[in-house]
Amino acid sequence: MNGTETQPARQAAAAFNPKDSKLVLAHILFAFGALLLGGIAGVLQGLVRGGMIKLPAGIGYYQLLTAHGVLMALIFTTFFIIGFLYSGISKTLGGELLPLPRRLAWLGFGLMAGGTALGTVFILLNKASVLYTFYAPLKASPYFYIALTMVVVGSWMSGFGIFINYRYWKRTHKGQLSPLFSFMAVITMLLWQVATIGVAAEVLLQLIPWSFGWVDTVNVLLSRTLFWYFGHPLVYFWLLPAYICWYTIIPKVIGGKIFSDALARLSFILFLLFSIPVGFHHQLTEPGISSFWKFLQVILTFMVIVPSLMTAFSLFATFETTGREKGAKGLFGWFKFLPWKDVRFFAPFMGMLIFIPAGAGGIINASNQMNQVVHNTLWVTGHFHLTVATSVALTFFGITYWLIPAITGRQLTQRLHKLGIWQTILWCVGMFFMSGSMHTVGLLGSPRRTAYTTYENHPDTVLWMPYHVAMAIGGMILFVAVVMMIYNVVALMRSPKGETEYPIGEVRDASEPTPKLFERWGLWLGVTAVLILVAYTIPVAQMMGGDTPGSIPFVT
Ligand code: HAS
Ligand code: HEM
Ligand code: CU
Repeated sequence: MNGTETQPARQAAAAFNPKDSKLVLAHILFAFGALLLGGIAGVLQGLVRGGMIKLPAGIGYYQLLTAHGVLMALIFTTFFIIGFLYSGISKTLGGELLPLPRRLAWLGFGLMAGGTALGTVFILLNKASVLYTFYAPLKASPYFYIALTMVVVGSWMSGFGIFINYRYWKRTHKGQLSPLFSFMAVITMLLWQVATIGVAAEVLLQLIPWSFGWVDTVNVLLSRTLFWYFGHPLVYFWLLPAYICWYTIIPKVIGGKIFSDALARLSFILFLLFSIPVGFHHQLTEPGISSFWKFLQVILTFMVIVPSLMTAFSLFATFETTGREKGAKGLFGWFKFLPWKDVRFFAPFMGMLIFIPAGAGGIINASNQMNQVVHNTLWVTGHFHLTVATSVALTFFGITYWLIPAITGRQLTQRLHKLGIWQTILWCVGMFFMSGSMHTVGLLGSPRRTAYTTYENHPDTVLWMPYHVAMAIGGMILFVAVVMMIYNVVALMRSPKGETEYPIGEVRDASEPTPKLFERWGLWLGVTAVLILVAYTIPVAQMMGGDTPGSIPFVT
């Protein structure tokens, strides 16, 4: 029997468990708090780079950029993801969470919220202006690293909660295939747990002892390698929850079915296998890693593109088959049959559409020769404002429109649909200007992570300024869109009582068997470990060898 199609049908009308509702809501609202603060930092950065303002009160550009990167990329995402995953676990694994996972998730929430508060204080004190990648030898206060540790350990608690709930379901439903959502949630958190081992090692074994002054120097190359061992899978930790929405939620929203359960699961397994042993594609310009290991990891990077291409295929198939069932004719006739006025569809759809150029940009980055042109330029900043800050962010916004009313017992009114569609359009317009200029001026050589300087009036670089101004204008439009999103969240919390569906799709052809092999976790984790060992053992051993000099701290 296929769990995916029976569970939701049974629970379609059931109200959301109130205890779980509180838990999910706490995560989602915290995430939007971070989005607002991060958005303020973002627009200020744009204005600084556009030469339009100078930062007041001794605030440093790096300080601001750290706040923006941490609050947006680390806090907004992680809180939203954990809230969303828990909502789906509660929904698909029996209608409520088990008590232990719920407690673990609250413990995780407490640790992460405490860590966020502590970290933010140290950023505000200008004691942690090390950017969201906290590269050594830039040194922060040890308490900033401790704050990050709290966030990571908190997220582990939440991950364990999801595993426990899933295992219980499997034990009590012998021989059944788990609901697709829960399977995907487990992969997302497994990916996260394996990836965060790298950053935990970096922070606990290298950065904390070094920033307390217990050791004098730090092995920079090793620390950056441990960071990117984590940093690349981090971007898929953001992406996979958006894919969960695209695979399991969108088919229901458009009145269709999930194209293939097996294909969806296989793509997630491929993400688990190939997301991690690829960190060197962020270090292609770095001396100290031999070209063979870079080459190998670039090959693996091209492997991890495959599951995204599978996802694109599956989405087109869902759109087309649904459209044809509704009477669409011709090659692209199905396009007209998509529910354009439904924000639950429209916002994630714009995310998908933008993921096409965003992904193409990623493939450019990953190609060694072209990476030499774009590395450390604003091109890269443009790339991830399309991927995480648009494809992922718009999908998360799209989820919010039904998730908040579904868990609080309210209605998603026509007015909210309209507001949401306008918010989405505004975001896309702002991003067109901001990310478009970032990409272009990046190709002209303008560096990322650099405040405005008069150097930019030099004849060789004077071409940059018009793009920086366009970036600032895009940033201002985006800031309005952030404020509008916050308004929409408040409006969702106050909309009239009623019922909103938690939309989870059913599989098109339930008789198509999904291989049991897909839930052999020992096997997949084993292959993951082998790939990681192959990609990292020798280069890391070389880095730890005697002749890598350590670096003394550097504070901006
Ligand atoms: Fe990336 C740098 C390579 C995807 C995020 N990336 C970054 C950084 C971030 C980031 C944050 O190889 C900067 C880190 C820093 O601060 O230094 N990236 C890739 C590759 C992919 C990729 C190969 N990145 C992402 C995603 C991110 C993200 C996803 C966040 C969520 N990235 C790089 C590299 C660098 C890098 C280098 C280092 C650059 C440097 O030098 O510093 C791939 O995963 C992309 C595959 C995606 C596709 C697109 C599939 C399309 C789909 C949509 C279908 C649409 C439909 C709707 C169906 C192949 C699934 C259409 C409907 C119609 C009707 C038309
Ligand atoms: C960096 C603007 C939203 C993630 C930047 C930069 C600007 C900017 C101007 C700095 C460029 C530089 O000097 O290198 C904005 C604006 C936003 C916005 C105006 C919307 C109001 C987001 C969102 C995310 C995000 C939603 C992620 C979810 C990042 C990251 C960095 C960054 C990770 C890099 C920080 C670093 O290099 O250390 N943003 N952004 N941004 N942004 Fe955004
Ligand atoms: Cu990467």
